[in-house]
Amino acid sequence: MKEFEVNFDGLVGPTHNYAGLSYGNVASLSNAKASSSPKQAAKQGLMKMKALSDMGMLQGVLAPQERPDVMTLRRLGFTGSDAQVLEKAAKQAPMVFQACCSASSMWTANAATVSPSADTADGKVHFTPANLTNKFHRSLEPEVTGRILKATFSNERHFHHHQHLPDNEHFGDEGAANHTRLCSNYGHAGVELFVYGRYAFDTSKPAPKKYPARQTLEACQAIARLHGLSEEGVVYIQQNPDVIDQGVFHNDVISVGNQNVLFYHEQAFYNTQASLDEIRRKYGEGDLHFVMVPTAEVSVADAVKTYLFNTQIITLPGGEMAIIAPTECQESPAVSAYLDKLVILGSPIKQVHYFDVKQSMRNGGGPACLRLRVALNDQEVDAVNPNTLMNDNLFKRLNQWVDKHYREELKVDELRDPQLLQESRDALDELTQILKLGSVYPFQR
Ligand code: SUG
Repeated sequence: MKEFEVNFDGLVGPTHNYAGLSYGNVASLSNAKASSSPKQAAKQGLMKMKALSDMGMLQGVLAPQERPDVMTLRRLGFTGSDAQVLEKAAKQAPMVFQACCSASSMWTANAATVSPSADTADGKVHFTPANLTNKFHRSLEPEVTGRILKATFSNERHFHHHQHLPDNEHFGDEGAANHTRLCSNYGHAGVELFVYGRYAFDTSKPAPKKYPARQTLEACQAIARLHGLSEEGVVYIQQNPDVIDQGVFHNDVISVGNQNVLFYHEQAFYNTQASLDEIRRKYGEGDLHFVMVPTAEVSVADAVKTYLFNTQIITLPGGEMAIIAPTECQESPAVSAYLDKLVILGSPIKQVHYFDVKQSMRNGGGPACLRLRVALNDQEVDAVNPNTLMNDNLFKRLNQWVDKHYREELKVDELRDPQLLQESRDALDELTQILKLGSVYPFQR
């Protein structure tokens, strides 16, 4: 049997915009109200997907969500035709309206937590959509995310889908952005690392003082239970509250893992040594590489600015590891010097590839935010909806689709345009046919 890690990247939706919705996310706040380019954003994402596919990686696509979210606006009391709902909401509650227009489902690292079949008690791949309770605009995602995941991984013999956790801050869950898996081989049982920002039920424990901790320990524990993970296969790690207060709103802004490599910043965790000891003990035999980046070489501020840790570490078909980094890392003298050094040091990471994902970066989403990792064996790969897997044809088809439906430029004020809603619905309707997803969107039901 062969095993793979398949990256499922989120397609950027037609309403990609900068609304400053994410308190605690430095890029989101600093680019608020700047004009965006949905077309460029979608194409930057597609280029990354295609490049990884050309490197010999299995690459999938996850569909974006319907925005503006008219159904939610109606739930909030705006009435009339769809155009009237948009108009009233934009006028009477502009911030609520903008939140209902965010294309944030593009960051599929926050779509769900996924446990591969090698780790779970019933031998199935388990998915739990993230409830994303901490930000209103993101809390609108889990239900449709669940439908898109089911349409992508529909075979019940291999895939088990859970409902998202209760929609409450006590069980705040941001999905794979706070979850990493270490293993000797994708098909072997691994150690799943769940990183949390705070304790929900014990407020005497350390927590950030300024910015919110979006993920709770209790949410992590619930997911490990739901997925049937063994105690020996899980390590819970508290994120350093001080770095959350410096803009590290998810663990994947300060640490990333792949197979036997954990790449992390010196200040990433609250109780680093105890956590590393537990990982080493549970990992068992075999080479395990802890690659720690010292503050003296890369400051937390530089990590947040360049997204050095929001890189993807991938294992190429030949066995060598490569790091997929945003061009912001290349542009920073300290970070590019570090990466130049990293590939000649003793770790398995031997290549660096830079990608321009600036449209996403301006909202705090780097290469790793744009993808959901799903480790699968060959039988499970065969059970995935084949229309969602990247190849030359799909790449061409999706580029044409973007050219047909996406705007070159979008300003926040234009979100109320009923024509944009129609354009988005037309685009998504066609997309569900391209990817053969069925009717996943409210407007199709
Ligand atoms: O949840 N930004 C997203 C970025 C998510 C990045 N994901 C990971 N690190 N895995 C967020 O803060 C900004 C939207 C706006 O301001 O318009 C936003 O939602």
